[in-house]
Amino acid sequence: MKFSREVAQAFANKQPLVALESTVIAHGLPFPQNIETAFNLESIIRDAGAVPATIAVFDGEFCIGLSQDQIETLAKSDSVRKISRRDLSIALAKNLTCATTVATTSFIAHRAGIKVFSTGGIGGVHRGFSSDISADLPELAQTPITVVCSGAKIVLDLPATREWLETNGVTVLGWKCGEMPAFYSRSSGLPIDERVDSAREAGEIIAARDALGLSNSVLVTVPVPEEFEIDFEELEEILKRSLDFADAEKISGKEITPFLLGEMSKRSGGKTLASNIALLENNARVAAEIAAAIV
Ligand code: PSU
Ligand code: MN
Repeated sequence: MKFSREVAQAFANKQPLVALESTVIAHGLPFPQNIETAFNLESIIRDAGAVPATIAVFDGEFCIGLSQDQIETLAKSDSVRKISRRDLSIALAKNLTCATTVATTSFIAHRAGIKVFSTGGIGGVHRGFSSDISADLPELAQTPITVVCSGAKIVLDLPATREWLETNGVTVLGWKCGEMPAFYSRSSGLPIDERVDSAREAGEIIAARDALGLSNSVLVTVPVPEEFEIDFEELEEILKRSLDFADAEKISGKEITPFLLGEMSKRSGGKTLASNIALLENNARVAAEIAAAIV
């Protein structure tokens, strides 16, 4: 593991840290919004009094805290591999440069000693083909970290994803909300396990998880800011067409999530992209607040 100077200092000074993933930079958002967002998320976390730790793998080294050059490489290069748990050993042995998903960012952040991780939406059970289950889910069940997100990405089977989390003991909190957010939409009709109205309240539940020695992560699910919400009815048509197109183009495996996000953005005239960026920024703010409450 290689720590940036800023992150190493934060550990030495016992400052709150927030981990950020790199797949959203390399594969989740288009250029140049990806690079702007990567830097913005880091600034938001600093402004909120915490220290950002963007995570990626460079030449087989697990990097915690990236330089501007490294972020640019992730944003511009087409050859950065998206890695999940199964790829970690390959990345290390073959000195690869890779972007980390929710699964691998959680894996590395937890082992580095970072307690809070902020992202957009987690992976989950895919629609229609329910044997495609993101490796994010089992990782969340076995990694005691806190993940701030807006639920699972809307392209997924949200009820099935919700059931999976319940079965496997992942705690789902609603940040000032009474149901699980649905990424671009504030509501899903799906339950949360408990509502929290402050970082302190979330922190108490996280501390209790640790006191019990439980291995599960705690998801703090935060609804997209109202002005960026996309009505589900409106989105459904775009999503259906994107799913059909992915099917026709025979897109599968790790390509499917980035493909669908890109298609929806094109078909919505950039509306889903603006919503995605808004929720990422908002989640970073909430994560910094929670990180400060649990140091
Ligand atoms: N959230 C976003 N954009 C993304 C992702 C999440 O707003 O690009 C990424 C995350 O890195 C997540 C991954 O871990 O998509 C899930 O991919 P898969 O379904 O192939 O496991
Ligand atoms: Mn998959």
